[in-house]
Amino acid sequence: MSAAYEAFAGGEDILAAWARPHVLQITLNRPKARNALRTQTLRELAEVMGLATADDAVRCVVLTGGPTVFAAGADITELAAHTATSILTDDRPRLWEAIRRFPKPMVAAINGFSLGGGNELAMHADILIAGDTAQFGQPEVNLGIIPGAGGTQRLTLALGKSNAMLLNLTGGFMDARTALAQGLVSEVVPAPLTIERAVAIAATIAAKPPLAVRMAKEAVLKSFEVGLEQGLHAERRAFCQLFATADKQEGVNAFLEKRKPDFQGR
Ligand code: CO8
Repeated sequence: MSAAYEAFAGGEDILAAWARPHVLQITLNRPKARNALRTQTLRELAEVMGLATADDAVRCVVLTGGPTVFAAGADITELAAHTATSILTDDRPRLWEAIRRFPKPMVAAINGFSLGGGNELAMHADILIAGDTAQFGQPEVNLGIIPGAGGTQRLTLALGKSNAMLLNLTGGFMDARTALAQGLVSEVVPAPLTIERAVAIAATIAAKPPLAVRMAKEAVLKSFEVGLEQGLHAERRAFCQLFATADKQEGVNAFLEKRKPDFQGR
């Protein structure tokens, strides 16, 4: 375990600890406020993701919350104090940007309510695993606002127009089975097994060559930002770059020599 994480494990709003070798588990830990994401929470998330980015020992992150609430959204108490001018200079967009730019794979394990900014945070993960009691929603409309951290965009990309409109315009919730059927999450498992399943997926990813994993993530995310022509170009460039890595040599040799590869991220 790296010293940085031992030191960080005592963060006020989140916990960070190794779940397996190379798999860092980040747990939202503000149960009294149902894991509402105050600025401090986002700051701690951005900080631990910065540390995880720099630490080669971290190859995959699992992000989770509590057993009945993943996260209840932005902290409404904090939001209440904002005016139209103060919200413009708010620090949170910068912190969300740091989370968005996290380059390593992130698997979300979601139990209970995933609402508002909490659901926007879940959608920053690359793979979403839901417990069968999970509920997803963008209830901002009930407060006279709309999502401010990608909820209208990422939800629409995941669910399509009609289903995204249903959540955004009614403020209603969607259960785990519906979220699976509509493509928001990859799997639904019995709630007590959600973290275990997410960690198992993360461990599988952590055993893969880190540079190839990183470039695969980047290339998939590119498809949300650019057209097919540019996306294919970006994929081709990353594909060619990976031929220069020691891990490509190791992966191919291991296959030909019928042994398990040992990837070093070089
Ligand atoms: N913010 C602050 N406090 C909260 C929040 C929240 N989002 N959610 C719950 N709490 C607090 C309650 O006020 C309560 O505090 P206290 O004990 O001091 O009275 C405590 O948590 C427990 O709450 P409940 O009694 O309501 O708990 P339940 O278990 O009965 O219900 C729910 C859990 C269903 C999650 C319920 O609390 C709820 O509906 N919460 C609000 C959900 C919501 O509306 N979320 C959207 C927030 S707005 C948003 O996310 C906008 C994002 C924009 C990003 C902008 C970036 C610049």
